[in-house]
Amino acid sequence: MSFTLHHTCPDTSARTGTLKTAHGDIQTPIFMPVGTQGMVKTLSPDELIDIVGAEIILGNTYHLNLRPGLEVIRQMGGLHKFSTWEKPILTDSGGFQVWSLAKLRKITEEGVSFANHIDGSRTMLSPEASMEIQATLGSDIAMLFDECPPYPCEEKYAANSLALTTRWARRCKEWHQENASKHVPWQLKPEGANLQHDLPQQIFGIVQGSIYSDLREQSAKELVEIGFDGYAVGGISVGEPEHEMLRAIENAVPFLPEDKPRYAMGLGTPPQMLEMIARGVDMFDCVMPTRVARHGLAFTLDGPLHIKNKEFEFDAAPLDETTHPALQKYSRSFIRHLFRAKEMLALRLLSLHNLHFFLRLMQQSREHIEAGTFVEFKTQFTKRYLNQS
Ligand code: PRF
Repeated sequence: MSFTLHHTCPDTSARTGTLKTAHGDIQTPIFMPVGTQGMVKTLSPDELIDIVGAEIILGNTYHLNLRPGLEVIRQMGGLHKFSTWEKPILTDSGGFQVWSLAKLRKITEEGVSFANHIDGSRTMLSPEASMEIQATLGSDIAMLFDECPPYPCEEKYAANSLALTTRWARRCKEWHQENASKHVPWQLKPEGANLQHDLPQQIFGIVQGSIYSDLREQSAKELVEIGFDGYAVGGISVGEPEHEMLRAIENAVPFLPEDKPRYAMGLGTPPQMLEMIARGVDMFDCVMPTRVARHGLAFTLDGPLHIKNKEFEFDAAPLDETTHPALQKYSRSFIRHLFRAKEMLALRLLSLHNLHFFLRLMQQSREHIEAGTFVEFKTQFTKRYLNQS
């Protein structure tokens, strides 16, 4: 069993646990920084460990398959060796990126063909192709190849899309069971791979079904019957109102096994993550903290702060009282100056700060769940963050 539950909150569905992977243990709830191209933008693996406190990062099948291409990563010994990141990696399957980035998409039973966003040439991704790419990358956790329906979406479209995702889920699981170990570089060659546990690559299902509660229930039940190592909720944070996003989680979680990790894909704000933790979610990823960092937005306990604003011109305070000790010495005034002068250090400092803020929120959530004070923590944090105190 690679997932162990430790504590559950008496008042909500929040829980703490440890997810074991070949490259190490992850304490949940956890936030996974996104390294689309194999590493988190502007940061180094050492900084991610020493300052951010990251335990796992996310890589993308869609991007890495296009560039540098599978052959490079295969010959370099897999994504861990290639990037020098020796801790756990989760890879997304490419389904969502095809939907959000590619043009001239054509979805068939077989898979999706599309004009890629780099040179416009046609590429095909299918459940088998996605699983093979993820196995060759050698991620610790691979995601099934799904279709993420847009929002809004008619029930009929959502139902047909879900049926396809479920058929693809069976094909993913089948391919993975039969073939993954023949492609995962550290399973082929464990010596020198810095493995912490003798575990294979894991595969997570993705619950779809848009805003329709019966489809979410059906999706969760069908995936559980196929059997995966963990379960994600996809198709949320695609433009729907926040209450629909939370409802999608509420409609899926009761049908997922207690003893498997649950992952909400591609979100959210700090208060949203606390709401999701309260509903039993264990894992998150989002490009948002690093993307907005590169535009000058810093997270603080009092809500987001736009560092380029004039009000910080003479502000000697650090970004936030909770920032990492290595970042405390930089004043808001200096970081604002770096931003206005278009210095790269500005993007790096805010990326480090924001990710540290997100990882610290997860650590505090874990501590409060264990201490039985999670509800109080969530209420206080959210009140201050939304400037309601
Ligand atoms: N499916 C996959 N990746 C995703 C999503 C999804 O639905 C989302 C939706 N928020 C983000 N990333 N495979």
